Amino acid sequence: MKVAVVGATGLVGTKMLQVLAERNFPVTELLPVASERSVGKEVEYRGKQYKIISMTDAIAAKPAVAIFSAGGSTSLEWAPKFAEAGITVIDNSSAWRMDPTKKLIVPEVNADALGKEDKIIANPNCSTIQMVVALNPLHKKYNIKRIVVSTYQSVTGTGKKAVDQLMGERAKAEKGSNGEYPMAYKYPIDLNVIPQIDVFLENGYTKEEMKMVNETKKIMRDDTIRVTATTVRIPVMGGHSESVNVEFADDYTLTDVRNLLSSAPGVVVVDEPATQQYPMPMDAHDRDEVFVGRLRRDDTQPNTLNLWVVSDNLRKGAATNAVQIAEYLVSKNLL
Ligand code: 2RA
Repeated sequence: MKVAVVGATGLVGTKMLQVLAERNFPVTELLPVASERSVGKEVEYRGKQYKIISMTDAIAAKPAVAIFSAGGSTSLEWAPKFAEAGITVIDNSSAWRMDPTKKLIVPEVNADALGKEDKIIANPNCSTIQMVVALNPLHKKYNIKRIVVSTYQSVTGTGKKAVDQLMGERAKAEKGSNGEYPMAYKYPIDLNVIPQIDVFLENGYTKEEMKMVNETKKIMRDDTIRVTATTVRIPVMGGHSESVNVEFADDYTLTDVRNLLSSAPGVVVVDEPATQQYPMPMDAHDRDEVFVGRLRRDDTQPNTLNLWVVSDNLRKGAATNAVQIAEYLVSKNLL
């Protein structure tokens, strides 16, 4: 099948190519697409070089599916043009996520909502994806009332510029290098923690925080779930971590929670306090699963659980989730 990857040169686009190859997605022809200034440059896929083409040429080539990771404004402009040409778009930006006419999909949770009519499908925000993969099996059994989440997010979520800032600051601190590096953030990120991800909104929360609130309800198809979030950037590259406090309507046992999570699709439980085993971004890096640990009862109120959730934000939080959506469409003959 012909597959277009739009935004093929970015951090997520590069990961898309890697994940498509690793998962043996049935690509018969790859169409890497990027901005006009990248047209003609090359990207590597399965050991071969492919020339970047323009949006217009990609539409003319009529791929079955186009996986977009090129930012919200590009997506708003171009996704409908691909869709009109009969191409199914899986979009990694926030452009369509809360549009009531578009599906917001995490395959482990709500792929069954997809039909042939869905021509623009939204891939959720990375920090939301890993949380709902871990919480959905528990919601089905105990009914979530409220979630309090604090995140510890990798600089890779911001993009290459932030990786360059962190590594530039490191080099300067360790080797006294005077090399120039860009500032992706207003403040240094090495040896620091920045309690702001994306812009502030009028309610005092950031856009990232409100994504976690709104997207969670949409993916889990339950508007009654109350979510409050604090999202924080930390000097880490392997993945996002989340401290999650969740209150259920019904009571649980820790053994039951552990069993449910151990058999949940896409979840790996790493929870052995006696031997200091718990999920960490350095272990989650380059893995597709969501890692869950530090499972313990919150004794301050009934039916409440604390857990720690870690995942590679460029993989399950972006590329892997998008490719899994494409795999689902293929398996159900929806393309
Ligand atoms: C971040 N959630 O980590 C964003 C990326 N989509 O900044």
